[in-house]
Parts: sequence; C-alpha cells; structure tokens
Amino acid sequence: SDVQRTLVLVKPDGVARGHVGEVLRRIEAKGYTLVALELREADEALLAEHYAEHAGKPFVQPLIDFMRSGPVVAAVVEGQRVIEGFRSLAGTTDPTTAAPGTIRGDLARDWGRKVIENVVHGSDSPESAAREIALWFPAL
Ligand code: YYY
Ligand code: MG
Repeated sequence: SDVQRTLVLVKPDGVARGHVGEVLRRIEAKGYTLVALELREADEALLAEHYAEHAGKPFVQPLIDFMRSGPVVAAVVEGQRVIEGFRSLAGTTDPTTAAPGTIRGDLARDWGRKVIENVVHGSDSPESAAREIALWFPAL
C-alpha cells in the first residue's frame, strides 16, 4: 500500500470564478479523502516559503502577488498514489495545452497576464507534499 497525502490549493482565480465545488467534486468523485479543508488568505511569508523552489525566477513575485489577490482554499487530500493522481486530475501547468477533462484543461485558460492562472496547485513529490502540508497545516 502506498497511501499518500498531498496539498491541494484552489487558487484565487478558481475561488473567484466559483470553481471550489467543482474541484472538490472531482477529488471526491475520484475517491480521494479530504483530511483538512480551509478557506484562507495567504500572506507573503507563507507564499514565499510555499514557492521556495521557484525563488529567483522571473514569475515568482507576480505569482505570489496573484496568490495574495484573494482567498484560496487549502486542502489536504489522502489516497493511494494521490500525489501523482491529483497532478493527473489537474492537468499540465499551461492551461492552453492542458488536456480536456482535466481541471486546468476544462476550467482555466490563458488570460494574457504575466502569471499563469491555472485554478489549482498540487504537490509534485512526497518531499514537497510533506513540506507543504507542514507549512499550511502545522497542526496535522
Ligand atoms: O506545479 P505546477 O503548478 O504545475 O507548476 P510549477 O512549475 O511548479 O509553477 C508554479 C506556478 O507558477 C504554476 O502553476 C504557474 C506559475 N508559473 C508561471 O506563472 N509562469 C511560468 N513560466 C511557470 C509557472
Ligand atoms: Mg509545482
């Protein structure tokens, strides 16, 4: 058995456009379990830590500003191979080329802004998941 936990965020574009229910619906329809769920406004320090792997890249400050532009929904999701599984549900980073049927393919598109607005975040490895869950949900 390889039961994992992953950190999922519904980003401010997803919340503002009313996609929280649809994202959670897809997670539940897949058979994954919600372990924690919270609506919150992330501050600069949390987001700088969250995106530490991207520090120094040209998109990181626009990305942090975007992530502070409104509330996000943070969730810890559990299931067999859920880290890879949620990334598969989410689709690829660029919403223009993300496959139809995926969250990003179905719900996001390129708005011509300087940051990619792609509705959701999902941890990319067991190491990232552990780090991100500890950051967003230190009590877990
Ligand atoms: O894991 P994932 O969200 O699919 O992509 P990352 O490469 O980790 O980048 C994080 C986040 O940054 C991405 O979801 C959109 C944004 N971004 C961007 O605005 N411009 C880029 N060239 C690359 C990523
Ligand atoms: Mg990533």
